[in-house]
Amino acid sequence: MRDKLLQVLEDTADVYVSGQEISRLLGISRTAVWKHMEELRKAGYEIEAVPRKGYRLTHIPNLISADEIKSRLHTKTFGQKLVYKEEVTSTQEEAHKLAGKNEPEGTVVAADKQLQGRGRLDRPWVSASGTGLWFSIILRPDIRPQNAPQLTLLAAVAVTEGIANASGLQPRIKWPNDILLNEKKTAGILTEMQSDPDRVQAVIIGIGLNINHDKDHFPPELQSKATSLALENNGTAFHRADITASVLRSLEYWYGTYLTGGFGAVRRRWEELADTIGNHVRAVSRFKTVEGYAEGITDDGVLLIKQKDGTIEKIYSADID
Ligand code: BTX
Repeated sequence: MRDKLLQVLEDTADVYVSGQEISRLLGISRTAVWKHMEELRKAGYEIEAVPRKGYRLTHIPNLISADEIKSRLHTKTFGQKLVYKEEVTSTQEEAHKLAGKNEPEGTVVAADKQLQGRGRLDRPWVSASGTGLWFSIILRPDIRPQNAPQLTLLAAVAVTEGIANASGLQPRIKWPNDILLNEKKTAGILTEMQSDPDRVQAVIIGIGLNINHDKDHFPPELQSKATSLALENNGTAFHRADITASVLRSLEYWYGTYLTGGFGAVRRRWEELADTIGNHVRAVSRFKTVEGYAEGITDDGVLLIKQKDGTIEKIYSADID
């Protein structure tokens, strides 16, 4: 009931809504409305009450809970089993442990803060509290290990659309896993797997969403490279649970499409959303640098770069300039 009341207050945040109207909408007494209102205030919500006008939500606390995410989910399985922690070493670690204990597909571990959030090649992922949302989801696709990179591209499509649907912003993808707004990174995706030689046991997809950061929340060396949804929205914050629930919904949609129809549809959508394709790029890996025209991706998620001499180089893993 508390969540339903919150929904009414959020939907009417621009106007006052009377106690009588709320009691009618929720089918509960005026006393019960008042009781739930007090509970919300104790949880940090600020609700203005003006005689003869009614109530108006003026401040949403910058906290988040499993219930807040779950009450916003429009999914069948993704996130329906959700472990939420205020602080973890890395949600990847937690999700790997749960996957080893046979937790079902769609199980999510989310956190407000990570002490050792990580990106690819064990690079650190800055994951301060009260700003973003850091989560990992367990998938159990019946695929060969070499196809697992397809899921990184699938996740990139899903995160891009999930953010767009919930915020109205229009992120773009940079191969293979950066989600950019205004050419700065606002989300990152890390795909890891537990696998037998020829069959995947579990894929753990870690998603880091920079949502309500100010510039100062990023260390100086990242300030020109990283951004958040709020920074790209004139400083106006988003409800972190809304963004998370929207990303999970689009992740479930694209995963379903992939399992039933294969990688083709994912690939086409990825190419529409990616800025990398059709541009001159420089792919820098530990072993070499390849420069040329980014032609597209293969069905394995490999980037194809056409070099000056016409040869096509396949890029499996690199950072793109
Ligand atoms: P990546 O290797 O593509 O990017 C890592 C690089 O991004 C860092 O070296 C740094 O330059 C930059 N960076 C670090 N933190 C941030 C940030 N918050 N915003 C923008 N840029 C940043 C990307 O790896 C994959 C990130 C996955 C993170 C999720 S969070 C939930 C899960 N748990 C966990 O430990 N990792 C994943």
